[in-house]
Amino acid sequence: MAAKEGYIIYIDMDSFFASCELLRHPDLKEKPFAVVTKSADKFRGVVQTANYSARKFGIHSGMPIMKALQLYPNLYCIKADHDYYEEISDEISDMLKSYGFEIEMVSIDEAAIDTTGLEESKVVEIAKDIKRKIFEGLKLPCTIGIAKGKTFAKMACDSAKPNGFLFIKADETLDFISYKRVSDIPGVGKKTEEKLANLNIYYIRDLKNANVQALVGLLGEYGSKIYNLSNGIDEEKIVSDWVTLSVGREKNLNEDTNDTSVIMAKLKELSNDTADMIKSTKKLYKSITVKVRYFDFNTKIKTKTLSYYTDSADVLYSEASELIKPLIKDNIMVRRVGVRVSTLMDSSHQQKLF
Ligand code: TTP
Ligand code: MG
Repeated sequence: MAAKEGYIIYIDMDSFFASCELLRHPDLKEKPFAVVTKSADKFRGVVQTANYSARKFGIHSGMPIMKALQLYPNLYCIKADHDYYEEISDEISDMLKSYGFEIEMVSIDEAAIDTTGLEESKVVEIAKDIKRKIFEGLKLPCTIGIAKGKTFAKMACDSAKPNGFLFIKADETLDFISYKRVSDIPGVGKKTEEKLANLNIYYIRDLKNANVQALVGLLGEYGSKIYNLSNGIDEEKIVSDWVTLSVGREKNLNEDTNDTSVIMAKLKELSNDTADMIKSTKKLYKSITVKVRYFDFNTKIKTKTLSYYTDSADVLYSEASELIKPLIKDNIMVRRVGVRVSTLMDSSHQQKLF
């Protein structure tokens, strides 16, 4: 991995489906419960995830419901509601994308953010801000791992679960991985673990001392990949479908409303947050977009392009409030509002121009 490449912030929600259910079933807090496959009955269904209280009894994802009930007969089972989890996942990804970095949504509850170009202290500050926003804004717990390389960041995240935060400095990577088991490498399953055990390789430090040709003979290309990992070389790239073309924030209102003053207050908060992000990434914007999602999920957006570049929060709020006014209607309740800026330019570039 080239030294110039930055840290990866890896976010994985804790017992995601179960935590989403807890938001609407607060009475289940502390009780062992599981989210189970929607279509199947108790005899054929499986556990999709279990909360951490249920995990203490050995219940885990993929386990048949019948087996889970043997382990804990009073286990409360909730049928999965994927639309609901996807909606929450979208809110998380919108929030993460609003920082303006390259980001990969690895799964419904995992994301990897590439912070290349950012200094170390700022990386940790942003990661803490993300954890706080997920917890305070969405009331959901997550774990964050930070390391140089996507695989190492995920491993940091896995080892800090639940509700954890682990930063592995670049020069601590080898120490961090050497005492981990080979099965702690994402993607190393039971079969690979058994094959490696036949060569007396149990820990990553054993892998580091192994003969790379023997590993390739045993596992093909994958052998050289995990050998490189054991030597601190992580070539896994972020696969980003998101280009830093815009920065913004959006949020649900506390309750659906068409009260202009409530909507404007939220817009002001979002405009300030967006301008903060623009300033922290040293950018200027020229275009402004507002978004309104109504109670029935119907969504409208409006955009305006200024004649100049700026990073002003006041300009953003005053233009956004003009744009949003015609979208607030007497008889339609608003559920969610958003503000976004685009046509971005580096502020250093402007200094060169003037
Ligand atoms: P995971 O992130 O693997 O698990 P988790 O979020 O439930 O728990 P944690 O990260 O704290 O260990 O998966 C995310 C969601 O994906 C999970 O909540 C439910 C779903 N899922 C399945 O439906 N089947 C599975 O086998 C797994 C592993 C997950
Ligand atoms: Mg998770």
